Amino acid sequence: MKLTARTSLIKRLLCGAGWLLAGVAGATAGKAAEYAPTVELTARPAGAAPAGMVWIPGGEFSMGAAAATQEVCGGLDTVDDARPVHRVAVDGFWMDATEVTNEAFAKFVAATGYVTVAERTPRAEDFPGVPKELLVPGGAVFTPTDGRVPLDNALQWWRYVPGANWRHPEGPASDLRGKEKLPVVQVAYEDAAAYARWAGKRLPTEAEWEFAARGGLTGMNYPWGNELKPGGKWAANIWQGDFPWHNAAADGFVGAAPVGSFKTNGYGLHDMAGNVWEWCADWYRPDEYAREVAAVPGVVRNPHGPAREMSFDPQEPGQAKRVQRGGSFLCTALYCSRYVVGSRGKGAPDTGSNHLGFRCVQEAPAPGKTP
Ligand SMILES: [Ca+2]
Repeated sequence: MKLTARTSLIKRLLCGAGWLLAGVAGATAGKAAEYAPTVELTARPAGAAPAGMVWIPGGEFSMGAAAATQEVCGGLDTVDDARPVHRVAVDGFWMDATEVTNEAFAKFVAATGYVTVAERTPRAEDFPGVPKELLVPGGAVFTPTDGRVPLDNALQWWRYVPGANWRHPEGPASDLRGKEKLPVVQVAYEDAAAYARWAGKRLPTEAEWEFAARGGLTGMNYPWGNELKPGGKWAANIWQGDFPWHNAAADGFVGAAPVGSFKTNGYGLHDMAGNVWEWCADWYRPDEYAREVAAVPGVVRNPHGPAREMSFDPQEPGQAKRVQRGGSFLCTALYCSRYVVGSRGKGAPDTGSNHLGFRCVQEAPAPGKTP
């Protein structure tokens, strides 16, 4: 039975269908030679920053993941889709310092009456062959296994939960009490884009997101540097312990953390690694960087990814996907170290889960011009 879209959504969670069978602690240091220094633009718009946003200066940087590592899900050299490291320039922009919170999303919903994808009953015509009784609103929820399992089938720890949506991130029995400052989750791409439009913002391109995440550093593994635990302290909300059954929560958080629980990177951004995945505006394909390099001599300027009809995921042909970045509280060196800053993720636009959120950016008027 072909179970499309949200019924097959669990296949699309966590790094697609690449599986790591042998983990190695610690990430492989980037091959420094592949990276040229980040060169920031110096112009900055006049006036105060929009509330909750920080200025990302833009400039030129080396985009991509250099090292073949066994730690990124899929096994050896699964950062292939983040190669080659290549030179990219982006304009400056404002960016939300944190992921969008439940509190902020609630204001949007209260102001607009917006109903998210996970709250809508799936339409029979979008799900041919699926029995009517299965066409119920809901979302994907991570559920730890009882014990150690082979990491070859994400269906062991993901389930489709009727009634799971942004108001009930883990299902009908869960709610948002005390979670006002947690990132909103269970949002599909169009939900995130609708919020952004309402806020007078937009979703970041993948290049903007990576430039921002690197925080002015050059070719580092993480937004803060090359050490996973600088000074012996966890710098992001990821998974410690044995995935997917024993969450040691050594960083203090089993699930998503209130935004801003960890230090900022060089640009004042929190949680650009871990916590929740973040939607980017680009459509995904694994060879996009190679295509851009082939098409553009020298520096690639303000790339925005392939057209929708060019989107391709070899792990799920026929399903167009959007880029996701940053990894989540479920990422671990043993399974999915997508908190490595140059690495990429992807997901079907209609598919939310309880470890996927977003943040927005806003374009600035050119320096010297009035808005
Ligand atoms: Ca954690």
